[in-house]
Amino acid sequence: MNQACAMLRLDVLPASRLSQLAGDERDTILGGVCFSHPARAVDTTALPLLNVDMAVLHGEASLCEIWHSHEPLQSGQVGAIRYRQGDTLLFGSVRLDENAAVSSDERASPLQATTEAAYQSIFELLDTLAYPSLLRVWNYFPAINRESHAMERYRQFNTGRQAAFLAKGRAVIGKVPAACALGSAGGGLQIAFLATRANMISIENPRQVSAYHYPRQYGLRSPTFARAGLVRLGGHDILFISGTASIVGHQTLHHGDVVAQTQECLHNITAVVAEANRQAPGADFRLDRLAYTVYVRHSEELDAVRREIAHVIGDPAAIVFLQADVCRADLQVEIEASGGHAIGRR
Ligand code: 3EB
Repeated sequence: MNQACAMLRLDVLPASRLSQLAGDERDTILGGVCFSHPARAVDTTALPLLNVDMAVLHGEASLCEIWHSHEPLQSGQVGAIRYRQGDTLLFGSVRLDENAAVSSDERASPLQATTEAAYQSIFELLDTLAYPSLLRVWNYFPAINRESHAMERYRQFNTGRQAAFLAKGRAVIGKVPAACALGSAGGGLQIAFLATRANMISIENPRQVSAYHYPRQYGLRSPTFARAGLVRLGGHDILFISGTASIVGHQTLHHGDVVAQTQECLHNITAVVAEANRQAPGADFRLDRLAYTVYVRHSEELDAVRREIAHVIGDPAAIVFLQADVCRADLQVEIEASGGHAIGRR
């Protein structure tokens, strides 16, 4: 535990412990994501929890990243979206089969149309319940690097996501959420999100071209995310660092060298943390106090990735290792992090 804010706490715990939580421990749950392969059916009734089909590579076979808040919370559901809300924060989750949506654009692939529909309904919910700032989004869908409809599926996703932002009058550059987008082993399109009534600041990485300004070689519709999102809650600055890869400028570096890719990810995270500390001078974010999620494409490369992270960061506040496809075929590892909130390790 650290001495951070009670309005938001991240607990990393095995799925078996989650189902045993007593009522009062359950009441403070905002929502979260459980990972295992195959996906294990954690009871998600009345809570916005995703069960993502993704192998946990270290420790328990099934791990959950659960966000808690000490605000009084209420649950709700609109269409396929389940959510929990307090005065300041709303956590939501949605799972859709890829053929769930019909697009007005008949050239849109099913994944593109479903992504657009999912984001449109998220924005409608946030508009209705008055949580204007979408702070952090977690995106999972199968076969992220596979080509169909003459387009890589990650690019289909980007096209649908950007179209929804535009359709709902949201910015697609500048003030955009922190995010990650990973390939799951199945389960359709799954999206979790954290929104707030507080103001958020989007942070970019001076070492990287903003993803929303990537050149057209990475797809006609750019990814709509910021390198990090910063928010002040209950007098504490809280930082969400997006999935961070071995990209400098807009190019992938260290093709085929997972150790060098890991080092580059950590350079990028260091740069984002420095940028966050510049924009929130009192915050003092430090690498070893963050909670990390690490996505490794090839599970046999786990040890090399783990060793490199331990070498640079030591023993961070929390760390989860997962096997997942990353959104460029030449990327072998991606690392996301958050800090400034309380962190519980069970
Ligand atoms: C990158 O920097 C690596 O599409 O939401 C990282 C974080 C990546 C989020 C997203 C993609 C996304 O471009 C990929």
